[in-house]
Amino acid sequence: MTRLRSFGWLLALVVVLSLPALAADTLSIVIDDGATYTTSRAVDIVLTYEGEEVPTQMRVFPSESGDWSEWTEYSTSLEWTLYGDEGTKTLTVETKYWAGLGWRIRSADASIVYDATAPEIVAILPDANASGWYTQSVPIRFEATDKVSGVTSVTDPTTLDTDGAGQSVTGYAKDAAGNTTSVVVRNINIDAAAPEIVAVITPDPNAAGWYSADVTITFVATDSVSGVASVTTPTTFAFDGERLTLTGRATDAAGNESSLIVRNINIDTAAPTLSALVDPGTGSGVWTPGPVSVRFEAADGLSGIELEPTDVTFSMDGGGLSATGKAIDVAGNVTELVVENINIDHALPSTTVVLTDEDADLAAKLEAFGTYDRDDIAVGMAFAGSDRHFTLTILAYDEATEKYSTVVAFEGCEYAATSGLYHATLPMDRLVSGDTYEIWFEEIGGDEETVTILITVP
Ligand SMILES: [Ca+2]
Ligand SMILES: [Ca+2]
Ligand SMILES: [Ca+2]
Repeated sequence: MTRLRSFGWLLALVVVLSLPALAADTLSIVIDDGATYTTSRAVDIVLTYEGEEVPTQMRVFPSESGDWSEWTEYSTSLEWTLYGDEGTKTLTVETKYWAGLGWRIRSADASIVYDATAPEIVAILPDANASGWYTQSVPIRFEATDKVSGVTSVTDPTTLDTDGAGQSVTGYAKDAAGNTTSVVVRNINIDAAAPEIVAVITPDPNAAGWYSADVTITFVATDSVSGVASVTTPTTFAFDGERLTLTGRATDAAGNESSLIVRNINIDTAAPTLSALVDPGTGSGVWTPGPVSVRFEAADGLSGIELEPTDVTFSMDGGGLSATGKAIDVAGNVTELVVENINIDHALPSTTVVLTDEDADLAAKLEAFGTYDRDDIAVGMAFAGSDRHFTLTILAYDEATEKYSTVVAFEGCEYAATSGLYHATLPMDRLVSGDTYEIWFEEIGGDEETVTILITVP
């Protein structure tokens, strides 16, 4: 397109020479098929002229220039390039032909809005947390503005409600001229699911649900989308207690939190107390005729006694006997108590029998009796059954009667003669350790010789 720069004097002459237009001559102009808007500077102009003749020349006057183009050969269509800022462009076209007496001039104008700039669009959505995550669905709406032709459409609001990282949403806007634009919101990270948390407890409790050692609780968390951000550190219960609880928490990167309460932690590391009641009392160097009963008493302050100790009664003779009591609490702690030095001797002590020399004859006779010497003359001691009496059996021989004739005499002592055997029975309560008892014998009908036996109880 070429335009004349200045031809004011010529224009004035042409106007002067122009003839009045005939009513039948009309000029109309259509830009881009009558479009309201154009996104291109290149527009098509179509002219329609109705009159007796066809114009021979034409020129164009763009609204923002103030200058006409050069006259060019008339054409019903031409391409025109808009210039200047966006906005409404009015093109005035003038045509003419020589009508003999002057130029027949017609003009017409048409406008079109030039808008080549797409709308501006922004997405509006809530802020994510510092780590870039949302914990719930994300509503997104789009706002668009357009300076020239105005926005005619914009993407409807939408809501992202699916968990996942790196999601994106695209919004579009269009202006009346047909320019489009879009905005992509990227890296929308949604995690509405809290972490899963479990507790690992070591060691294992026993079947009754008790621990007998320190208990360590470790929380383990997993998170499927944003990942675990924090989890409660392991905790050790280094003390006894019943129905202890501990709360563990886990968070994910999105900020969701889970908690888990571990309940009923029962810890008992203290073994039962165990005592023994020994009756009669015994101990090192202490002897008893028995029987000896050992009765155990067990107690436990926390989980309680699961296995009671077994009482023991000793009836048999023995030295250095021992009884072991065992108690177990519900947590499994074991206490053993050994009662030692239980010394039982039902048997009477051995007795020293000494014949004195006062009765030398009888002693001699006793000696002469044969196989018995003075120190073990027919002396036997036995512990006889339940009545616990002491029996002393003496055999003596009397030469005069040629019988075994012996008198046994002892204070409080019962005696009887049977086939020459004389029995002296000493009540047990007479026997006191360390005492010496005197037993003497008299010969009946004889020389009334007496022999004395001293019995010393060890
Ligand atoms: Ca626009
Ligand atoms: Ca999660
Ligand atoms: Ca206990």
